[in-house]
Amino acid sequence: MGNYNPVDDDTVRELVEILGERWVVTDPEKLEPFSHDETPTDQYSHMPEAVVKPKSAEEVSRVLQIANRKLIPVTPRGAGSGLSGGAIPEYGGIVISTERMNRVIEIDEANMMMTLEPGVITNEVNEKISQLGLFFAGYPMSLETCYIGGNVAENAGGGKAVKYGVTGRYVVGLEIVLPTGEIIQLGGKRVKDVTGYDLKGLIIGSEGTLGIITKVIIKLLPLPAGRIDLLVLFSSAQAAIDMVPEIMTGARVIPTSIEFMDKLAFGTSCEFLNEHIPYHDAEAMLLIEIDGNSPANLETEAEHIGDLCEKRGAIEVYVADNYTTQQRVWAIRRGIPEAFLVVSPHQSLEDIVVPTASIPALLPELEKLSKKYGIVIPCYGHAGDGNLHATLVKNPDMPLEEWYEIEKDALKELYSITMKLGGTISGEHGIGTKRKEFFNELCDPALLDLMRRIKKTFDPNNIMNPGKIFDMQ
Ligand code: LAC
Ligand code: ZN
Repeated sequence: MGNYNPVDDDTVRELVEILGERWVVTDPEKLEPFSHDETPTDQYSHMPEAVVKPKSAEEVSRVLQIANRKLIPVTPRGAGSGLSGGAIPEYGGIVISTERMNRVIEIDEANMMMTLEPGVITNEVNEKISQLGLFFAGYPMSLETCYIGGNVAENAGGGKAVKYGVTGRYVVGLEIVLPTGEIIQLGGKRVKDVTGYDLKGLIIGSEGTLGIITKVIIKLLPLPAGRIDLLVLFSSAQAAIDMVPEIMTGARVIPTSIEFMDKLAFGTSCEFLNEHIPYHDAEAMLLIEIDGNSPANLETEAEHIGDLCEKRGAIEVYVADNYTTQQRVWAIRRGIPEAFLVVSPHQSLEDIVVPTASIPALLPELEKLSKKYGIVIPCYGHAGDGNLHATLVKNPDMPLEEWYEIEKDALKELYSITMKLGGTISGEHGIGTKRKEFFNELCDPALLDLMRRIKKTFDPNNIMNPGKIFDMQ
């Protein structure tokens, strides 16, 4: 592993020939931003030797042919908003940034589909189509900065998965460049397709280890006419989380979102945002969203869910039924990760996922873990789909070395608890480098071996994002 060649002057010259001088970066100062993602610590960062910014699949292909021939590692990069180190060039080499491949190629209203280059900012997708009465259901929390290509590579989840599922559900076609340079089309503008293996499905969520995505075709939905958000306050975190499966099975409505926030999470975010909603004695909150076309139905459904929560002991149900208030309540939820980063840069932001019915069983386990290791574990996230951002935070007075030890042990225990509940270690952020060691330990060896053989078929020289998900040994 790691038997790669450096990006020498000769290679830089070849890259410049393909892309032009402007789009080949080698100045260390300008390379630095490409050495990390949003993982809240720099323990995973690594500098690239060169960053290239191609404009087309053909240019990507020519760069990959050079890298493959010369055994230079290549790391694809979207906006760098990932949370598992996926876009970090673990072995140096070349980073291929998709920032210039940012065209909306086509809005196909007749098929309700859209063709995009990978560097389109996810939020722009909806901005482009909302006036046509259409919408894209992918909703990662970083939607204002992340790119659609990264969303596909990570199979991003986010806040609307309870009703709409994750990114992959809406990807009907992909163009990718293989590590060996071939440009291939997977799927297309078809809702159904069982022609051969589902390689598109394999690429989605493969964390940039099998090829570089150069085109994405997504399926659009009719934009719901209305939405209502409920911010529901509870006097205990357990009461709030117990409510989640109750809503999922008892409300007879599939909410768009059920987000959970414990006091540490929403309190830190409110302070960070200087937000003063009256949260009284609340120890936890649920942010529940429903959407639909009939205002009357929406109101009835919202009332029904609100009543259900009150019957189960909610202390307050705030209704947000206009844009400004909805933005306000979602800002609290979306502000949590950034708020925690300010408070504590040494933390492990996790995205464990369990079956929804098992989500109430997670909280007492987190409490035990927190007591055992003497660390705080604030918790928030997409509870309605079983995905929680338990965040292990270093105590301010704990030496860094001790923290790294504790972090490792506590994570291992957290993952095994999650797996015992029928869950798994990452619901939406991926394995990357951050969870590689744990994944390797916890994954069935036969499955890991199969993944390695798949990787070898796509990438015989192991140049494509090496060191991510698993090592090739
Ligand atoms: C969120 C990110 C951390 O849900 O996934 O805020
Ligand atoms: Zn999330």
